[in-house]
Amino acid sequence: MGACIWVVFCIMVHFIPINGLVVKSPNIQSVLHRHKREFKWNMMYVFENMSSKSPISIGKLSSSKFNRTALFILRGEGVDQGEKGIFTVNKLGDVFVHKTLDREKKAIYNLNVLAMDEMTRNLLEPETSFQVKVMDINDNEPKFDLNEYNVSFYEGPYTEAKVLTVHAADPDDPTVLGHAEVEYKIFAPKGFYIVESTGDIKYLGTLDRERNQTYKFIVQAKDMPKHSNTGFTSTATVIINLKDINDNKAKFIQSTYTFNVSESTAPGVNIGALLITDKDEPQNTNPQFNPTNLAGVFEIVEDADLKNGKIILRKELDYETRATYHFQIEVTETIVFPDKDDGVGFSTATVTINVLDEDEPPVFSPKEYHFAKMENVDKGSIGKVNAIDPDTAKNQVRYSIKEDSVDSLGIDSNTGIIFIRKLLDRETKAWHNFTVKATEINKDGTQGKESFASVHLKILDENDNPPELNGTTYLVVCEDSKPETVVATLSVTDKDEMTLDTRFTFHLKEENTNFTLVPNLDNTANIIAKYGGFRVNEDDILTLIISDNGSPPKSSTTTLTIHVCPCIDGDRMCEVASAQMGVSVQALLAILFCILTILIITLLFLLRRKLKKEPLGSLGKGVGEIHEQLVSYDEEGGGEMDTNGYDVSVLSSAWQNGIRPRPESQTGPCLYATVQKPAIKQNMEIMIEVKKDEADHDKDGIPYDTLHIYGYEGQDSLAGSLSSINSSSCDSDLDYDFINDWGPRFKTLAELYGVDEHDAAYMY
Ligand SMILES: *[C@@H]1O[C@H](CO)[C@@H](O)[C@H](O)[C@H]1NC(C)=O
Ligand SMILES: *[C@@H]1O[C@H](CO)[C@@H](O)[C@H](O)[C@H]1NC(C)=O
Ligand SMILES: *[C@@H]1O[C@H](CO)[C@@H](O)[C@H](O)[C@H]1NC(C)=O
Ligand SMILES: *[C@@H]1O[C@H](CO)[C@@H](O)[C@H](O)[C@H]1NC(C)=O
Ligand SMILES: *[C@@H]1O[C@H](CO)[C@@H](O)[C@H](O)[C@H]1NC(C)=O
Ligand SMILES: *[C@@H]1O[C@H](CO)[C@@H](O)[C@H](O)[C@H]1NC(C)=O
Ligand SMILES: *[C@@H]1O[C@H](CO)[C@@H](O)[C@H](O)[C@H]1NC(C)=O
Ligand SMILES: *[C@@H]1O[C@H](CO)[C@@H](O)[C@H](O)[C@H]1NC(C)=O
Ligand SMILES: [Ca+2]
Repeated sequence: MGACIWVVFCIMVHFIPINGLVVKSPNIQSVLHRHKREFKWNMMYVFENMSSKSPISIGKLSSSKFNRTALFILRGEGVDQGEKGIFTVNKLGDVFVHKTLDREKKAIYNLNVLAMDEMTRNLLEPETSFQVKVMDINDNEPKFDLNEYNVSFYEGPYTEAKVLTVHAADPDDPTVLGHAEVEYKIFAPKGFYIVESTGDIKYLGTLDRERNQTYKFIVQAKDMPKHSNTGFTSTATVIINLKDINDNKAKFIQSTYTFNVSESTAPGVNIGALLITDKDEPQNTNPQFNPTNLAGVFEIVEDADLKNGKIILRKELDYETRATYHFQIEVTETIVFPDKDDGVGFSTATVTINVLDEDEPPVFSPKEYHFAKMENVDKGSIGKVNAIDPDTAKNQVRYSIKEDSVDSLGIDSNTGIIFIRKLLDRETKAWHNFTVKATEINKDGTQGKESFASVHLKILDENDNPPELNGTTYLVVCEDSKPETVVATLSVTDKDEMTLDTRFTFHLKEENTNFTLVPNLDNTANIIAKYGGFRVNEDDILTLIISDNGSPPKSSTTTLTIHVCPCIDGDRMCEVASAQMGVSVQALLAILFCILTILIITLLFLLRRKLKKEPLGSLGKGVGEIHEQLVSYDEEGGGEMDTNGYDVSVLSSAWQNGIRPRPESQTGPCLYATVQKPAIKQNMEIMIEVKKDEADHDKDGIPYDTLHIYGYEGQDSLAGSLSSINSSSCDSDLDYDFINDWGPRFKTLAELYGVDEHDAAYMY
C-alpha cells in the first residue's frame, strides 16, 4: 500500500488552469507557485477502493473572479449523470469524493464546472470541463479462463509435447507496473512444466497411458511477478486423459496350455482359449497367431471380443489312433513402437491337447453287408458280419437281428455268422433286408453300447417253377373260320426270374387234325386253324406242353379246349354263353354252398328253439306276455292258420274203420282240437304214410299236398303252436294221452299235449 501511495504522490504534481479556473491538487497547492494558465492539465486524481466515513477532498477549483458571493456548480458523470452523488464541490471550490470508486468499473469521470455570482446569478466563469481519473491499486487477482481444464491427449513418444494452453487475465490496470502481469506456476507430477509467456503446459518425455491414464493437477496464476510477498493468486485444475494407441504387444499369459478333449467331440467345437494379455485397449489389440503343426485337426481363430486364440476342432478325434497333440504357437502384433516391450507374457507357447477316451459303440466293418444265396436251401450260412469295440477295453460283441419279422434267418450271437433257419424261396421273398445289432458286453457282464448295420440278402433264382399258360384254356373259333386263322396267341408266365435269355418252347402232345401250333419269336405261340370251316358246337381238345430253357428245364402240360361257335359277320354268337359257362360252374358251386349254409343255420336255429322250449316258461315273464308273443308268432307262421288248405277230416278218416270220433270235437268252434284219440293202438306214422300214399295218387291232390307240408311242419313244430291250443276257446278237458300211442315220431307232440303239473302252472 505504501508503495502505491508513494507513486501517486509523484504523479500528482500538476496544476490544471483553464480559462482562469484552476483545478488544483490539494496537497500540492501550498508547495507550488501559481502560474496562471501555465498548465494544460485539467485533471483530478483519486485512488480506487478508498473508503472513509467522511468525504475525501480530491482538489480545489479556483477562479480569478472569485469573491465572497461567487458560487461553483459541478455537472457531469458522478454528479447528475450515471451514478449520482459521487462528487461535490463546496463554496471554496474544494471537490470531494463521497463514495468508494472502482477503477475496474469506471476509470475516468468527465465533469463540467462553472462559477456564478450567488447574489446576481451572473455567470462568473463559463462552463469548463475537467476529468477525475481513478487511479489503480492492485486489488484483483488474475483469473483463469476455466476453472477446470479437461483435455484428452494421445499417449505416445513425445520429446516435448504441448498438452494444453492455460490463460489467466488480471483486470487491474496493465499500465501500472505488475498490477495486471501474470505469472504461472504448476503443481504437477514430474515432467510437466508451463511456459510462462504463453501458458502452454508441456510434458518432457513420453506420456504412457499404460502407466498413468489420467493426470490431475493445479495451475496457479499470480500478479505482481517478482514480488513473491505481494500480489494475488488464483488456481485452476487441469485434467489430462490419455488416449490409447497400440503400443503394447499381445502376449500369451502362459507358456504352456493344456486342454482335455473328449474323443467324441464334434468338429467345429471350441476346445479352449489361448489367453493373451495386452495392456492396450481391445480396439488396439490385434494379435496374429502363427501355429505350427496343427495337422489339419485344429484351427486357431481369434476371439472377436476378448482377442484370445480359440482352438477349434476341425476333424474327428480318435483316442485309439492318437491320444495327444502338441503344437507350438507364436503370437505377434504390429504395434506403433516396435521397441516397447515390458517383458510381461510369452510370445510363444506350447499347446498340448489330450484326447480323452470315451466308451464308444462297436464299429461294424464294413458298415453294410450284401449277400446272395441260392434259393431252395434250408441250412447253412449266408455270411458273417463283424463289429469290434474300438475302445482299448476291447469288450466282446454280441450280435442279434433287430427285426423280429426275420424268421428264416438267424445269427450266431458270438461269431456274427448269419445262418438259414427256413427254406429260402425266391418266389416268396426275393430280398431279405434287415438290421443286425452289435452290443458290447462290458467286463462286468452288463450290456454296453450298441450299433447297427444293415444286411441285404438277395435270394438267387433257381428254375423251380414250370412256365404256365397266361390266359384262358377255353378258346373259341368261328365255324366259318378261314384256313390260317389265328385262333389264339398263347403267352406264358413263369414265377421264376424271367431274363432276356429266358425262352419258352411250345408244342402239342399230339398232332391235331384241325389246328396247328406256331411259335413266335417273342416267347408266344399262335394256334392256327389248318383248314377252316368247322361244325358248330364241336370241341377240340389240345394238349399243350410249354417248356422253359432253365437248367434243368421245367415244363407244364395244359389242356386247351377249342369250341366252335356260330358267327355272324365275324361276331361270335356263343362267346357270351361260353363265358357264362366258364363262370357258372363256380357260381353254381357258390350258390350251392350258400343254400347249404342257410340250411345248416336254419336247422341249428330250429334245434335251439326246441331246446329252449322248456326254459321258455321259466323266463320270469307273465303268462299273458308269453301268450302274446306266441300268438304273434302264429301270425307270422301262417301255415297253421291256413285252415283252407288244412283238412283235418283227412286225418279223421283214418279212424273210420275204428271208433267214431267223439261228438264234442265236431260241434265246437275249436280250430285245432279235432284230433281224436285212436281207439286202437296203432302206429300213427305208418298211418300217415298210408295217407300220404293215398294222397299222392289222388287226382285232387292239391289239398293233400298242403297237408303233406303241414305234416312235416308238425314234426318240428315250435312251441308256438302250443300256445294257440292253450288260447283256444275250446274246452280244454281233452285228453291227449292217446298221442303217446301214435309212435316215436309223435313223441314230441305227445310231450307237448300231455298234461302234467309243470304245464298246468302256465295255464289260465
Ligand atoms: C464580486 O465580483 C463581482 C464581479 O466581479 C461583483 O459584481 C460583486 O459585487 C463582487 N462582490 C463582492 C461582495 O465584492
Ligand atoms: C479494497 O477494499 C476492500 C473493501 O473495502 C478491501 O477488502 C481491500 O483490501 C481493498 N483493497 C486494497 C488493495 O486496498
Ligand atoms: C473430462 O472429459 C472426459 C471426456 O472428454 C470425461 O469423460 C470426464 O468425465 C471429464 N472429467 C471431468 C472431471 O469432468
Ligand atoms: C498418475 O496420476 C495421478 C494424478 O495425477 C497421480 O496421483 C499418480 O501418482 C500418477 N501415477 C503415476 C504412476 O504416475
Ligand atoms: C485333464 O485330465 C487330467 C486327467 O485325465 C487331469 O489331471 C487334468 O487336470 C485335466 N486338465 C484339464 C485342463 O482339465
Ligand atoms: C432290399 O435291398 C436292396 C438293395 O438295397 C433293394 O434293391 C431292395 O429293393 C430291397 N428290398 C426291399 C424289400 O426292401
Ligand atoms: C398275362 O396276361 C395278362 C393279361 O392278358 C397280361 O397283363 C400280363 O402281362 C401277362 N403276363 C405275361 C408274363 O405275359
Ligand atoms: C376236326 O377234324 C375231325 C376230322 O379229322 C373232325 O371229326 C372234327 O369234328 C374236327 N373238329 C372240329 C372242331 O371241327
Ligand atoms: Ca497403449
